[in-house]
Amino acid sequence: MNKLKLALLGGAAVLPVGAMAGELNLICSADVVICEKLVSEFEASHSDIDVNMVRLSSGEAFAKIRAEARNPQTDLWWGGTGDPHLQAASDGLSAEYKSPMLDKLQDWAQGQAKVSGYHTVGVYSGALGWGYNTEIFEAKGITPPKCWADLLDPALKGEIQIADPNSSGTAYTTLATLVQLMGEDEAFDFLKKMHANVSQYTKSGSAPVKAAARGETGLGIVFQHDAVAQAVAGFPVGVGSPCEGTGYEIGSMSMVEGAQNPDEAKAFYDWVLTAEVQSMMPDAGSFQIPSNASATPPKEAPDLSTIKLIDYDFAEYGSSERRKALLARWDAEVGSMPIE
Ligand code: S7P
Repeated sequence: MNKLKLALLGGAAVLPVGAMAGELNLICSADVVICEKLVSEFEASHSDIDVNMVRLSSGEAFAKIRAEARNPQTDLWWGGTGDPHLQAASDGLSAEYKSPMLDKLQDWAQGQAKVSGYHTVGVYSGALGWGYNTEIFEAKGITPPKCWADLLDPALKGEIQIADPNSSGTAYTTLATLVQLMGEDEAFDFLKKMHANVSQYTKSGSAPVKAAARGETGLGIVFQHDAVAQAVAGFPVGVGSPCEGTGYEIGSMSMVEGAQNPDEAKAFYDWVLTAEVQSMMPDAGSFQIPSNASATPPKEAPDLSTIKLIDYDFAEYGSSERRKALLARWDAEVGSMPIE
């Protein structure tokens, strides 16, 4: 809460002349710890702006912004996978903004801005994979999977968690990755077979590896940096990078079209793209690759140059038609199957 708001407490409903408290309604789609850190650092450096933050998974954030389209309650959406940000851009839900920070960003982050007509921008990047509990695997004598194909091993029955791609950007990235690697029919065939090993489809994308870290399941399909975060926190977690190749995210940020507080949104937007702010991410257990070319990448971050990455088609899989169609097919063919 900022100083001006504090002054209003206790019924003193008079502001100092000329002073107006600004407000920013922010949706944050990364891990809640980094969301809270960003809010507290921003409020400390912008004492005239009060931030109301809600943490939502990427798909949920997109659904909220779409539902509010006629009367936007959100000003800015920071973080979460790029595909739903691109869908928001193509559906006219986000505003065009060319930050003065744009030319300080990595090519992939500027590319995300260009492809969306400057309605979104890259804030970090990271590759998909999985994290597994090394103690559970050892105790049960299970060989850690090296490839997507290994996830069909019957020894993994009941050991896999992955999120629901409707709510989770991580799980949508997985779905889109498998479609790009295998072809659509083959990817759905794979997901239906893997379903036999799945114990739960969670709402949030990183929940599966948090469960694996605590011994509640053997393996979670997540971004590799989310598995690293659990290992750095001291849990017995190994990180898997699929041998066939894997997809990656360009975590993104978008200003909402018709936002009630555009100046405050721009202040956060420009601030959060600075090297100084992006270099703080590891302090909050966040190990993605930052988009500002001068920010210091976390030393624990998986090295993207050593990971077999696919040429992820962000324009195609972030398009409204493709995302809607893939999610509808997942609901009909995978999400509707009973968990045994
Ligand atoms: O903060 C870690 C992270 O993996 O969370 C984001 C993720 O999309 C949010 O979770 P959902 O899968 O639930 O949408 C990623 O962008 C980010 O790297």
